[in-house]
Amino acid sequence: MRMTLEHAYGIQGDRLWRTIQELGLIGADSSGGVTRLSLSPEELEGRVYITKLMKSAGLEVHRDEAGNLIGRLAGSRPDAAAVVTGSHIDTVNEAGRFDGALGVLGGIEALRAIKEQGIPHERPLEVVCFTDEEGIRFGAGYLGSRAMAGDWQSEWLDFTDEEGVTLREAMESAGLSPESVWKAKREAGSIHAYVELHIEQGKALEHRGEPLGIATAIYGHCWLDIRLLGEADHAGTTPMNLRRDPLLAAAESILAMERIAVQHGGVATVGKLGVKPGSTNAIPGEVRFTVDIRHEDASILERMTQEIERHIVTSGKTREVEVHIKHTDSGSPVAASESLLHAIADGCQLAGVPASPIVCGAGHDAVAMSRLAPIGLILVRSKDGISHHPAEWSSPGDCEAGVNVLLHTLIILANQ
Ligand code: HGY
Ligand code: MN
Ligand code: MN
Ligand code: MN
Repeated sequence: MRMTLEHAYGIQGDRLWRTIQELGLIGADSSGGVTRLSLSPEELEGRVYITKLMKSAGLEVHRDEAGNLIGRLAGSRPDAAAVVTGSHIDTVNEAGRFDGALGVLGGIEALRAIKEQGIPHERPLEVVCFTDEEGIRFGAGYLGSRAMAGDWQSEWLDFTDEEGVTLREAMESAGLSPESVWKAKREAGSIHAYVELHIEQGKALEHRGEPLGIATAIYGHCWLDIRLLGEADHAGTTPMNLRRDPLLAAAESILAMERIAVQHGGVATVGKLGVKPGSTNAIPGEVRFTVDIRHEDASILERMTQEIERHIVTSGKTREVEVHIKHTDSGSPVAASESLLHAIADGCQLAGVPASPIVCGAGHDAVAMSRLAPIGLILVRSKDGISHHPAEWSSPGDCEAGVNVLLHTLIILANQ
């Protein structure tokens, strides 16, 4: 069905904005931001809010075996492959109110508007609130979308958080049965297209002076968990040449990591640095840190990772420090599909909102869903490009523009 401009529809921007503020109160922390770690009490409270909102929007709601919340709007061809949108409400520590939330709340608002305005659509429409997109509590991300795509790894169930709670235990306390998580897998062909709305989390759209971007590709990533074991000792009585100091090995590896990232035009970030025993007057015995490595090209990402690992091993050897490197997560770079780029561009035209192509450095559930269906990603301008931070912010106008483009894109896809 070709839509013409007079049929352009619209969401209720103020209702969308209200839901963003309401969800933003759940998990609000002392930093002025929010912390809703995956399957934590705060995130489970957020799920209750999302479930109620889906129901009040008139969607059929169910939770799959991976904990993904799915709101569905039947179409005139109920057995046709569905058009799916979605994102996540789990956050990093001291996060903002828009990362993930805009895609879930915007998807609900779009489906609600389609239902309220009786906009014809043949295919079923679904909005999904995915389990554990961020991966920072247990160490692997995209858990819900990977389960849906059939890429679940059983080893993740034994991954632990900082309190030693396993993902298995956290799933059980959330009323999920880890043994049946595989049943969340959707059959190939059951999803016609997946399109996600997300904040940009970068500065490009602001520099361009544009509210929206259409992602052409999403960076791949590789996450390492590093443990360096040296010899704890007295800071005053141990001569420099007799030390096995893991923090010095870490320091020189981290500077090498920066050089490698710049040289390859990628990005690399050290997080979660821990030092034991951590007293001022004791040489550390153990240092732990994570490394997040990303690039748009899979072979360069591989090369960057190998070079960084080599540096860590070499500096460990020179300083007689034991090196333990664990790959905890990785995702290949993915390209948006031509058909989705086209549908989103048409959606922008119908919604009357300009948008230009952009490569996305942030990871999204769309990466996992690309294994199941053609994907597209609509990005909304971030103020000062800030994200994973309490100051993360997008304007009500840009959020409304993004959801209006999502709405028109969904209608186009649902009538293909
Ligand atoms: O890490 C990311 O890029 C995303 O926020 N999960
Ligand atoms: Mn994030
Ligand atoms: Mn996100
Ligand atoms: Mn076209």
